[in-house]
Amino acid sequence: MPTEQEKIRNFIDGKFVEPVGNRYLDNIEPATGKPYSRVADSDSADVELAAAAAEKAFPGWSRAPAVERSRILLRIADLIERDLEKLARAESIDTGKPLSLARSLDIPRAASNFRFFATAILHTESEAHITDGIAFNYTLRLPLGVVGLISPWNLPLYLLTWKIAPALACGNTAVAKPSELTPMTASLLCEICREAGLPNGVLNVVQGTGQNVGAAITAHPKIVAISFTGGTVTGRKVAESCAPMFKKVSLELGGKNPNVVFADADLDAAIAGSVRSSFANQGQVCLCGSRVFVERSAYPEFVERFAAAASKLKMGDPLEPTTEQGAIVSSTQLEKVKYYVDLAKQEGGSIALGGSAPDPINERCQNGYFFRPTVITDLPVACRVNREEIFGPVITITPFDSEEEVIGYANDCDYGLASSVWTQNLNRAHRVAEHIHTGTVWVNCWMVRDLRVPFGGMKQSGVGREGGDEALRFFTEPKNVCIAK
Ligand code: TXE
Repeated sequence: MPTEQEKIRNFIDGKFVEPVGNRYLDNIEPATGKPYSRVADSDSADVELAAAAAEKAFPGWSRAPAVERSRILLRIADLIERDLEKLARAESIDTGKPLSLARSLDIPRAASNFRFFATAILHTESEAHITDGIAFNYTLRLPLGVVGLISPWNLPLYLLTWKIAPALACGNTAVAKPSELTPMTASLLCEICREAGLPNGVLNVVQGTGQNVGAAITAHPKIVAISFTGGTVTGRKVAESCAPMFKKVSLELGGKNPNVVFADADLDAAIAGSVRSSFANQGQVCLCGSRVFVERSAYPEFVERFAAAASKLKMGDPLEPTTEQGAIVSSTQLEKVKYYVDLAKQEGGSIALGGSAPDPINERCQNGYFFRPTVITDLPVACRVNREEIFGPVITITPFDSEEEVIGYANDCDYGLASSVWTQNLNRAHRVAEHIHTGTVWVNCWMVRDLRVPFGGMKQSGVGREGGDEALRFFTEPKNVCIAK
């Protein structure tokens, strides 16, 4: 692992290079609150170099046979799997998430992202249409050119590779920017890409802030499409920057996801599943079910058993193998969590569990950003804590009396990313799934992901879909050729 002197530099045209301005930011380890490395504080001059390298690499990469692109991307997947331990440890140190979670979720999914799209491009179909015997039409799906890929801090390698893999598989070249809070695994991925034989300039990673690098990527005239994942506020800025240049934009944004438990649910499964969907990654997953609604007859039992189960989650040093709850990603995010817990008390909420930082974890983590899993009850359904995204280990539980009422509660929200429904009534499951306004509805489960399905949000949770054919469509341009008979 890098020492404090270690610099996380940019990766441009196949080489690790210093930022043009030679400025660096401290890269803080959330578990200790101390810098453990430094990350390039790049700006538009670095984005210019990266865009030029990507533009130079585009003709060769886009004309390479799909089977050649596939071979290299499959090799990247193999090398990610080979380096699982190193990448998982880096991810845990960078984000504060438990090492066990990085090892079981983040890194394996990064390899799957490459494997999935490396094989998907070998089986694409193209359309043809005969026009009444007078013409023959066929559709070409062509790569876009240089694309911009911007990702957040919560699942750094998982979400960045969810963009890099389809973008490159389709023959594009890329300028990518991970969050300045979690730069390490993107840098390690660049080493892997070089070892796998990815041609210089196909993938370029520019490290730094959203203001200095992200905004330069979205504004760059050579970068013709943007795939962004992050907060809704930032997503709006990205869309505003791209609109005047008519760039293709995919936005995966925030969520305030309903988790609906009917009295006829398998309560054991609903409670176990709801503890996971509430507190996985310290609640820092956009898909987390942060608004739990329970049918009134099951409410007292659910609250008591849910709080008891959540209280057993082992909070600790993220690097300890048995830790289930790690650190919040930054002091800023920790203050945001504390703010919303205080607001909940002002709005009339009761703290059924947690509500504060834990006792010091150990000597190493005494200055880390930790907060206990928190359950709040007795809040009005439409209060701010039930409407605004907290993005931390804080959930609310509210009773309901009818299916119609709870669908109204679930949909009374600016977001529409994902939801869970727990019931053993099949007709009700289909009915509720159809009427809840979210891009994904899980029934009697959470975070079960098939990479072929469209993934994304409605309303202020985003524009467009990622995954499967949707991603292949986003990263290509259809062209219709019509030949007269
Ligand atoms: O987002 P930010 P964060 C959401 C999650 C929460 C937020 C947390 O729900 O709302 O993201 O992630 C860069 N132009 N999702 O705080 O601040 C910034 O440097 C261009 C939803 O990281 O939006 C970082 O790399 N880029 C998601 C990235 O944008 C800019 C899954 C995201 O930063 C920029 C994960 C600018 N002006 C988190 N300003 C989903 N729906 O799947 C910042 N950035």
